[in-house]
Amino acid sequence: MNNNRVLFSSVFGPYGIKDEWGEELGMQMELLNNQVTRQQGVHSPRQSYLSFALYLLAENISVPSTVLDFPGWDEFVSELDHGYTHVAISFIVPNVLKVKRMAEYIRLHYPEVKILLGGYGTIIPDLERLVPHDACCRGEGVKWIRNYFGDDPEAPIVHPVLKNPVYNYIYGMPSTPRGSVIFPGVGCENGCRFCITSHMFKKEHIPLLKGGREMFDVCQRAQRELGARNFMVLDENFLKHDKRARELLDEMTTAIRPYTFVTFSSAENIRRVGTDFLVRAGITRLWVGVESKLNLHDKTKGIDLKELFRELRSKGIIVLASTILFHDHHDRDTLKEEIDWVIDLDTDLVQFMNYHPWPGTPLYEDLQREHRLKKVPYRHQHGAAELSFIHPNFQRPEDHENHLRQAFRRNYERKGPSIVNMAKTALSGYLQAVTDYDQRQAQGMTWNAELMRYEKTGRHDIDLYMLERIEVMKNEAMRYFPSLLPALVFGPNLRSRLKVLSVMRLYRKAMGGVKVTDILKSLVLSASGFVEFGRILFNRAQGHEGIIRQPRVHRVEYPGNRSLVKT
Ligand code: B12
Ligand code: SF4
Repeated sequence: MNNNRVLFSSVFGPYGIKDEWGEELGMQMELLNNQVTRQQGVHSPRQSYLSFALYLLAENISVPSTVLDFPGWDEFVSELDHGYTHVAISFIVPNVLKVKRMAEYIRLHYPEVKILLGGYGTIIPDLERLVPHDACCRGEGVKWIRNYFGDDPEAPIVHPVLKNPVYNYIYGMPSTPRGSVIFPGVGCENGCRFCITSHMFKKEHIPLLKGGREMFDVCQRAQRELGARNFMVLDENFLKHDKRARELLDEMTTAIRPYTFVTFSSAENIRRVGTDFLVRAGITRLWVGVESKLNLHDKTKGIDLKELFRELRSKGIIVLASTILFHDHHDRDTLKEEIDWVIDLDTDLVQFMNYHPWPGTPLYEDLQREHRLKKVPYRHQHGAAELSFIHPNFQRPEDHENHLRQAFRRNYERKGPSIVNMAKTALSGYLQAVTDYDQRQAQGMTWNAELMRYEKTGRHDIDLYMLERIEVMKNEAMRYFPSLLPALVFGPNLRSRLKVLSVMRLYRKAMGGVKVTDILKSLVLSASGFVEFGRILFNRAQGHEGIIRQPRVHRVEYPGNRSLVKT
C-alpha cells in the first residue's frame, strides 16, 4: 500500500442554502446562530467550526494525505486531479445527498479510487443503496482507519492543534479567533434513549486522549502554535470522568496556566464535582441537556435545575440549557409550558431542538415497533423542521417548524439578547471570585485536590494560580462590555433595554468606570451593528431568516506519520 494517498473531505458547500443537495433551515455551518441564538437577529454571535474528525484522522495514519474542509463543488472536483488513491468523506445524515453526488462523481471519473465513508451519516440503514463506497466506518475512526491501512491501531493518538472557531463575528464585526479545540474522547455511557452520540459508540466512552495530562499537553501546544488560551472541549460528558478533569487542573495549577474551557456535562456530574471545582478548573461555559420538565432522564432526576444554574451563573459559569420539543406527552398547552419552564430556568442560552429518532437509538426502535416512523427524506432530518415520526398531538409539518421557531422567539422576547446574559454572568462571576478568594484567605482555607473542595487548614498561603485565574475572569468579563451598547440600541423591548442598563451600571460599579478604549469599541460595534441590521433586513426581504455565512475552504497537507507503520 506504499503509493497510497488519501483525500479527507467534508461535504461540499455552500451550507444552509437550499439547492438540489441541501436545505437552508437548520443546516447552516454554525452552532449559535443556527441552533441557539436563532431569532436574535443582529445580537446573535456568529461562529463556525472546522470538521474536526478529518484532521484527527489525517494526523494519525502513516499514509500521506490532504484535508479539504468546506470545499465548493469546483474545488472538490479539481482537488481530485491531484492523484489520490482514496477519498475519505465525513458526513452527517442530512448531508447524504451531497456525499452521494461526490461519490458518484468519483466512481464515474476515477473508478480506481477507493471511497471511504465515516461519521454520523453512516447510521443510515440503506446507505449501501444510496451512496457508492468501498468501506464504511461506523464508530471510532482512528483505530478503524489505521486497521484499514495496516498501521498500528494501538499506537498513541496524536491530537491535532486546530484553530477554533474558524470565524467569529459579533454585531457584524469580525474578530480574530484565538481559541482551539480538544476532543478527549467520543461517545457517552449514559445511553439516553434518543441520543445518537451515545448509541453510535455502543454506549461506551472511547478515550482519544489518555487523561488530563495529555489534554494539558494539547493546550500547551495550541498556546505555542496559535496563542490559544481558551478551548472548546468536545466530549459528551466531560465531567463524568473526574480523574481526567482533576489531572488537568493539577497540571494547570503546577504550571500556573489558567486555561479556560467550554464543554458539555450532564447535571448529575456537575452536582457531583461541585461549582468550586468548575471555577478552579476554568470551565467558563457549560452545555447541559435538561430535555424536559418531567425529568424523563436519569441524568436530571432529583436535581433542582434552577438552583443549580443559579449557583453556576453566580460563579461566572455561562449555562446553555438544551431541551427537546415534541415529546409524546406534549400537546399545545404542555409544549408551551415546557418552553416557558426552560426559559424560567434562567440560563444564559437556550437550545431548542425537535425530537428526532436517529437510527440505532432505542427511540428509533420503539417508534419502528409502534409503526410510527415517517418517511421523511434524509435531507430534512436535521431537527429543525418536520418530525420524522407520527406525533399523537401534532400532525402538521408546518407546526413542527413553527413551534420551534416561536420557542426561540419567545426566549428572545422574554430574556433579551443572550450576549447580555453572558456579560452579566461573566462579570458577576469575576466579582464573586474576588470575594470568595478574600474570604478563603481570611478563614485560612486551601484547595484539597483529592476531595475537590476548599477546606480549613489554617494556612493563609497566596493562591497564585487562583489569582491568575481571577485576572483571566476579569479580562473575559471586559470582553463582553462593548456588546452592551449595541444590545441596548437594538434591544427587542423595554424589558430587555432595562436589563442592559442594569448590567452597564454593574460594570461601571465593578470596574470603577470604563476605559475610553472600551467606549470606543462600543461605538464601533454599534456602527457595525447598524450595517449588519440592514443586511439582515435585506436578507429577510429575500425570504431568508437572516444572513447565511459560509466558512472558507481550508486545505492542509499531511506527510503521513511513518512511525505508525507496523514492523
Ligand atoms: C461540531 C458539531 C457541529 C458543527 C459542524 C462543524 C463541521 N465543520 O462539520 C456545527 C456546530 C456547525 C454543527 C452543525 C450541525 N450539526 Co452537528 N455536531 C457537532 C458535534 C457537537 C461534534 C462533532 C465532532 O466534531 N466531534 C469530534 C470528532 C473527533 O468526533 P466525530 O465527528 O464523531 O468523529 C469520529 C467518528 O465519528 C469517526 N469519523 C467521523 N468522520 C469520519 C470519516 C471517516 C472517513 C472515517 C473513517 C471516520 C470518521 O472518527 C472520528 C474519531 O473517532 C456533534 C455531536 C457530538 N458530540 O459528536 C454534532 C452532530 C454531528 N451534529 C448533528 C447535526 C444534526 C447537526 C445539524 C444538522 C444541527 C442543526 N439542526 O442545526 C447542523 C448541520 C450543519 C451542516 N450544514 O452540516 C448531529 C448528527 C446526527 C446524525 N446522525 O447525522 C450530531 C451527532 C448532534 C446530535 N446529537 O444530533 N455540528
Ligand atoms: S448524557 Fe447526554 S451525551 Fe450522554 S447519553 Fe445522555 S444525552 Fe447523550
